[in-house]
Amino acid sequence: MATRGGFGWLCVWYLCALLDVASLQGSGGMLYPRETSSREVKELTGVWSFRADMSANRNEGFDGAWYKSPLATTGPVLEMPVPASYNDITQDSMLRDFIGWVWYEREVQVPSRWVKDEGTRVVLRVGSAHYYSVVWVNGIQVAEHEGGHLPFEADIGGVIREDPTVPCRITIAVNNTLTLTSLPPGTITHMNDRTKYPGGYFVQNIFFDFFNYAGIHRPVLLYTTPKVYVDDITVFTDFADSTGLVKYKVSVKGASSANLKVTLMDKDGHCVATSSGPSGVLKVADVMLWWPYLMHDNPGYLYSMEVQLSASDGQSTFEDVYALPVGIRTVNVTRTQFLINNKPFYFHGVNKHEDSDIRGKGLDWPLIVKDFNLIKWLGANSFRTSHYPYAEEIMQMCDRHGIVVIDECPGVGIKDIRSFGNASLAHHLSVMDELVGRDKNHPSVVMWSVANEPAAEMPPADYYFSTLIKHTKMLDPSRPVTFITDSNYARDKGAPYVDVICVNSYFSWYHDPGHMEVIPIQLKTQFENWFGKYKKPIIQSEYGADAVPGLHSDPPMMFTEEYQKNVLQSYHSVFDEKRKQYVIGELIWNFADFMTAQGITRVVGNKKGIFTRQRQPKSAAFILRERYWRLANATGKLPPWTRYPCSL
Ligand code: BDP
Repeated sequence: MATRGGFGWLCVWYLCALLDVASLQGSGGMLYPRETSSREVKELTGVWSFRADMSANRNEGFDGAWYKSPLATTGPVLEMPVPASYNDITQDSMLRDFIGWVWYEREVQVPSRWVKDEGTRVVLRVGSAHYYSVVWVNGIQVAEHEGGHLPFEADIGGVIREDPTVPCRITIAVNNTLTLTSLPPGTITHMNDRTKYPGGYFVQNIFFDFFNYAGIHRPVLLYTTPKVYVDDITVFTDFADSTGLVKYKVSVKGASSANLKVTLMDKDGHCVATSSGPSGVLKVADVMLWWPYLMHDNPGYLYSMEVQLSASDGQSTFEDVYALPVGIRTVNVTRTQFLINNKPFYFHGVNKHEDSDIRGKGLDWPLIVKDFNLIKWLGANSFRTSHYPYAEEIMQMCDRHGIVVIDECPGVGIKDIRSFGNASLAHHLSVMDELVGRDKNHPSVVMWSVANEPAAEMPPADYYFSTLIKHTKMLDPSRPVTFITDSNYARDKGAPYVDVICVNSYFSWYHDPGHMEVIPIQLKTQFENWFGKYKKPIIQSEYGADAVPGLHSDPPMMFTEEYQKNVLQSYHSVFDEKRKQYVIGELIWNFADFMTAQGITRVVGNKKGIFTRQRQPKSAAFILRERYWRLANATGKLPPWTRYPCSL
């Protein structure tokens, strides 16, 4: 990507022409379900019936067709909240560590007007389920989806209209088994030594460092659209001087032609631009750009792009309305800088996990809002969705609050050479299609990350990553692409194709444990090697140390709060030197403590959080807070009300 400072109209139009917005579109639309004058939403959040298939081959549910009749008629059921991981809900360790199919079911009263009106589409949408899902409505299969972290849906109007007198029974079977071709990959080992293990004993091996939570993690809902409807919208934004440009494309389903009216409203509801037709450019005079938090006194400015459709199938007329939040901003990368709206942006942020007590990876509003409050308290301006796409609701919060996102796919733990084969690559490509399709319109998303710490030194990695990265750039030419490597410099296959080098390193932790004095020299060597070879800007995408809250020692020892604090400070002095050259960001590992598999290096989870899992600060949080606000003061434009120290 090239720097674009001082571009005039000519260049803007040239760029717009180069960037065919159509290429940002995935196979089908996955617009976030919103209520509008033509669409209704019914959330199916609450308690569902649940059963884990504990049979030896985990196939009893399919053999006994559990989807054909109410789940309670085929055996005992538990009450299970949706959304939530099922693992930590009961006292049963067998369920916490369960591998295989689990079955969810609930009945829904569908509003009769939805059923009666043949001109209404009724869509069932699952925000995410880990990892392989099959969905039935009244015993009829309506959807099948591979992969967690991303939504999928099915039009169920036909099924519920078959017999409007029966309530709508939704059954969802979810299998959390990870294989060599799933994302993340995993393997199953059957323990056949009867002197050591009971019959049929098997374990799931994973190559990543977070608990393999499973279940229905995000809201399940029903929503309606008219039969002719807005299926997808893609926007690409730019600006020249004080004029904003929103190049858009709308795809319509259900009719070969439709009349479209597109209106862009500002925050106060005033119309600032209009257009008609399935594609076009909205020009916004005196544009309010979308700026990151702490970079501007009015961050996260969003317009609302209202698309109104009307179409006729000869007998009836259909009208649909969809409102998409739009932030107008640009992103560019030079050899040494990351530019947002042509201004240098320095990432001072965090890596997160979707993880909390009891809920596991289940979407939880109090937690989401608390985390945003902590991010802002910390003075962080960004995070990376390590190691998988986060909930759409979180991405929307980022848009509104101006929190910049590096959006990562679940390509974590690709360590086995058999996971570099064609089937794995094909799945990885389609996950990128789904991710870009879902998140392409979020102004907060400034970069795609296709993988975390793959075994990129393996011979097939070059083909795998060149294909993956080229594909991602083809899907979205408007954003840079990266993959996250580690301090093992041999793992640089793929680096030639990325726009930004992201490096994770754990000096004085996994290497030279206890020797903080080596951090400055090793970190400098790391930066100089990568920049020397690739001449691309670098983000320190992970660094940190475990600290058990309340454990202290001076001089510092590993696992104490003092050690974590000192590790951070040793990194910071090198960052301060290199950020004047080509280091464009630092993301702490991790925002909060999180659960992992049990093992001899983890004491009830990973303790590298600067906050505990319950979101209380460790000493390191205060070090980081001071630093981030200092960086914000130095690199951003802070309005008086945000100047540190302040209470947010
Ligand atoms: C990094 C991984 C991250 C781990 C972290 C750690 O990217 O997922 O949790 O190490 O070990 O290499 O704490």
